[in-house]
Amino acid sequence: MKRRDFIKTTSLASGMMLMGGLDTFALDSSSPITSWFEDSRFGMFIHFGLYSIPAGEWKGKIMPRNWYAEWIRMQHNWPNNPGIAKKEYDELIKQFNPTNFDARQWISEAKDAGMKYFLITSKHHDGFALWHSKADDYNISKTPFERDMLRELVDACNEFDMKYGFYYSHWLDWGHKGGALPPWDQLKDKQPSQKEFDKYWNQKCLPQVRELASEYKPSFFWFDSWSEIADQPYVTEAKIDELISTVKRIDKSCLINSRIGTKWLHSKKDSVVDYLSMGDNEFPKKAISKPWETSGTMNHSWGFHKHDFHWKSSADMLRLLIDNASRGGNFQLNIGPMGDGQFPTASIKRLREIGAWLDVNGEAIYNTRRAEIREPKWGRITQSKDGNTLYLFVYNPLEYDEIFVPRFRREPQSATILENGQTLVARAFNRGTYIEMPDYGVDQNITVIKVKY
Ligand code: FHN
Repeated sequence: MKRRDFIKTTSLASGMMLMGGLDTFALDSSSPITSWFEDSRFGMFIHFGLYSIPAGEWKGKIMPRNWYAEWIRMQHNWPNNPGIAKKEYDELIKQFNPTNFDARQWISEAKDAGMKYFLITSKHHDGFALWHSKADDYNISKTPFERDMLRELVDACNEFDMKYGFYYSHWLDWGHKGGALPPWDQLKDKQPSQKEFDKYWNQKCLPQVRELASEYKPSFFWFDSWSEIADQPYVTEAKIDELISTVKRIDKSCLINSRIGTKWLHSKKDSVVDYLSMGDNEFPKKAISKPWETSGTMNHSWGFHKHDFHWKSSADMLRLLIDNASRGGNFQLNIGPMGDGQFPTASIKRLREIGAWLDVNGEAIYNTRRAEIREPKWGRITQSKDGNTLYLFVYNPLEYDEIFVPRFRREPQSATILENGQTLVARAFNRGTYIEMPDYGVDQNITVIKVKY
């Protein structure tokens, strides 16, 4: 028997007596430079580099700690004497030749998956750059692959009309004497001096970010740090301001994220960045008014890890996307390509399943904003920017005879299932809208209903 589920009328219904049909109002809080980001909602994050070759295993030993394959340089032999000697790690440079890399294939997979922007680790913590950097020789031109991978990806993004951005590790850089090491006790005697870090900052970090911003013209940067940065002496507020102004002087519309200085996350200081980045796979349970995103993995590791089989289902990842969109946020879903440049089969399968669902239901995600309605128990709600359309995502739909949407007093014009156009019976009552649910389920166990007012 289906459980009847009524949502208590929210207290807002008695409070907010707005004129007109919708008690809600158009919610386009975007600034001119972030509206494309908020409209996009869904992007591809790529972790690829030298670390993609060992893929989580070094000399037959699976890396310990958090199984982030891109950390193998520092996590091998953790915790006693962590790290692989640079000379030994740099043997990977001679092996780096992703013969199956095809920029157009990567970007078309992203596009077919319904992703509206592309983000790649231009330089991760190991300090190795995926472009022909003039600022530092530790880059892809020194490998058998030789080609400028970022340039090929930028060309493919432009061909496929895909916005793109660069992840850049501004704090940790294990390829430069002055770059910071992981803030671990075991390494405190090996950390660079402030003078050495300043040299890294002025001779590698700022010049490389300048190169990327001026020669590759990204729409956004994704700088990476996290809680410990509050306790480290290197990336000071002055340096963060300097890095922000370095980018903004070249392109003031290029977006910058809050993980440039994590202690600013959700704090008063977040006014100096354009969007908030949550922690890894952190999906907030409430709406956030400033543009924001969660970066998440399809399995566990960001870089390809040959022993990481903890793949999430497409249905689960779709709910993460819907949850974030209904709370005003984006979802940047990560792929860790294998050392030869191909996406793992398990990733491709999930990308295509998600893309098929978005082909039919994307209207309820893209160009929407969070609805100023208390989150219902039956699922999630987004609304059109003009406030005249609601999109209802009913999770586990077969459990409900009808659902209640609070805070609407005028009769809806129509209520239809996006997947098949079926018109549902909807009636205004008790300062809300009751919608009778069909007695069948739809794809991915999520019924999406478009309600026009
Ligand atoms: O240490 C990195 C990690 O390798 C990965 O790049 C993630 C992505 O959000 N950021 C840092 C850990 O939070």
